[in-house]
Amino acid sequence: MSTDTTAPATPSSDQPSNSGNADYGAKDIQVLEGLDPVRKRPGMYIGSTGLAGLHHLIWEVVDNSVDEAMAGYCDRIGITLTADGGCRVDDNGRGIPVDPYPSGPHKGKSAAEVVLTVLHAGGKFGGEGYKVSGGLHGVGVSVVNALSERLIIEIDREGKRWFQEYAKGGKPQGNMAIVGDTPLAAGRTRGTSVTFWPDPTIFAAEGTEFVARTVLERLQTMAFLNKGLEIVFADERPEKQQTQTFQYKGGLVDFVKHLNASKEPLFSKVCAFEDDDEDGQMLDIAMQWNTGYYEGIHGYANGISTIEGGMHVEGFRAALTSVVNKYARAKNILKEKDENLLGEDIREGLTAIVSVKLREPQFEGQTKAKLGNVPMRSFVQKATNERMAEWLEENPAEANKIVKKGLAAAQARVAAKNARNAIRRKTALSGAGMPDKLKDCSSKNADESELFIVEGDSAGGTALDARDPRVQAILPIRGKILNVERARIDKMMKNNEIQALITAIGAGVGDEYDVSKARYHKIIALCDADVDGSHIRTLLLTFFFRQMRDMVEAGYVYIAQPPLYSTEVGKEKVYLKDDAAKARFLADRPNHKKEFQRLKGLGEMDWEELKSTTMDPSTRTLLQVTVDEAAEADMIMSVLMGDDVESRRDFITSNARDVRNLDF
Ligand code: 0RA
Repeated sequence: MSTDTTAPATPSSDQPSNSGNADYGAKDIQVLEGLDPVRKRPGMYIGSTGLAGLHHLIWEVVDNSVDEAMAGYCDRIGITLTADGGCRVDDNGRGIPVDPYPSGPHKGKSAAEVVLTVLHAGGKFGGEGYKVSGGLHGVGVSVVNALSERLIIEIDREGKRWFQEYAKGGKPQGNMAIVGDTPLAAGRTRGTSVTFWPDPTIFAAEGTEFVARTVLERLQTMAFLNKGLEIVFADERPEKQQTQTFQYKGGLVDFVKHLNASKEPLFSKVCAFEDDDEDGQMLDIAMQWNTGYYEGIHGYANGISTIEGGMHVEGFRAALTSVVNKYARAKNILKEKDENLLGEDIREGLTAIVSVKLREPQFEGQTKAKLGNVPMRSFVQKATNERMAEWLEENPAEANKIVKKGLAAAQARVAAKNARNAIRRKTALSGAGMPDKLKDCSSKNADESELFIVEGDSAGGTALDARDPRVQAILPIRGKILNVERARIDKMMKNNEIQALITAIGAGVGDEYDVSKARYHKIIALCDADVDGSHIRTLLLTFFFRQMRDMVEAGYVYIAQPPLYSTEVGKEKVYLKDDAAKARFLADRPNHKKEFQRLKGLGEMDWEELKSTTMDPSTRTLLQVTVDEAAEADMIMSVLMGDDVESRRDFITSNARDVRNLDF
């Protein structure tokens, strides 16, 4: 899970310029027109112009090389963050074709130039179909060119090195041309290398500095999904130098082991299988159970994480439920009188990867992260049914453990239902049904209503004075809420703080959770800026992630940012959000002599301060919580909140330098 401030598409103000360039001609005008829409509305092509959009540029280029690897022509991809702020992606594939177009609007240009300057260029070169990208991003590398201030492409083919450079906005500086022989580098005789420098005028809001951890996470997933592919990351930026290589001979088997590494596997074996058909559909599935209580089924389509699931995941789930029940009946572990296990019982503690590849994936849903291609359901279902039935027969000890765990989960499910009914009866008795501690807002319109979850009763009192009672509700919670990562749902339901939270939000919980019933469309964690505060924030986010995931995916969950420092300018008090804000403040006012107060808790602020810095929509900044990479978020959640103290310590030590990405 990560936070990303949502940035609107910012129209760029720069106009095509022909000054100082003797080569400027008709060709350039056409190119600028061609890529102009991208610069006008970058958000439409890369999602945002914040950090997420910036990293999209890398994924877009890497996807092309991964396609070349998937086609079987490339086994190594390098990603280098260059010392001067650029990013180079190189591969040892066939090299993008450089031969000139014989006719048509692009006559005379190399195929590679067309790929880099024409939006959605997915044409056929030399009779061979060239799919630009299988990705969700799939917008084409020309978008990267359009949003860069400079881009260099180098292609090695038949012993020659071809070169072309582009200036800001994708403007070619000369033609694609041979500049020499292919440098004899480590056995690489063919390949493509694209180096780009993102345009700071486009990424003005959050800057153009790539975050190594974001890149590494994604590259590691790509390496898991493409068995054997070697992905080499190098950071050459001053103070940040590092190299890391990902290569997994086991592919998805290694992936589930990695995800389960911080948990206790139910057994050491991994059930895995692959399949493909004549329509070019492929599947690659691996699963392993752990002793925990959550399911983590992670779907991918053409290497893109489908966090909202879709047809492939549906097919997998349906098959899993039926095949395990069938097995349990056949072996008489489930007796005649017993009811079938539900899917959720069987999936308790399951970590699975369902990766499919297909032509023309359709991405649907709120965040375009749900696979819509209907034939995928039966394709995955059929293969899973057959292959898992075999696996269960061949591995009776493991199969038995899976069924036993499902039975235990079914018992807990019944117990939880009883606990839920008890809560329902209790709320029915207490009139309106809302927790006593909740100070609700008067609006009944969820779209405009906000729920502040405030740490501690005293801060709750201040927040109460600071709120706009029409649209802002306050729920103070005391101390540390139960750590839901270590408790099964039936135990969790007995916790008072959790009960108050569930009742206040009004959308139920677990399998009865219905995001459309949420009474607020902003649920805001308001915690102190200290260690305890961040612990409580993590606990809250774990709860939302595990029990109300839809709400996180719908973008309803936020983190309030109370300031960390205050100081005085003249007679006026100025608040600064964090160390970066303090540094900016000092850079602007080198002669500032007043002291900085470090604000320890919400309790130290009076209500006017809390209102203007943290709660008033016109002056506050909220962080929206998003799930970019569910598999990784799941793993990090387990590491941070689970039982394994050792891996938690490792994670925190190895990520301590990159704390700004640890802010969930
Ligand atoms: C289509 C045909 C050929 C190469 C590629 C695509 C290609 C594209 C990319 C993008 C990044 N790296 C790439 N490597 C190769 C070549 C066909 C031929 O040589 O016969």
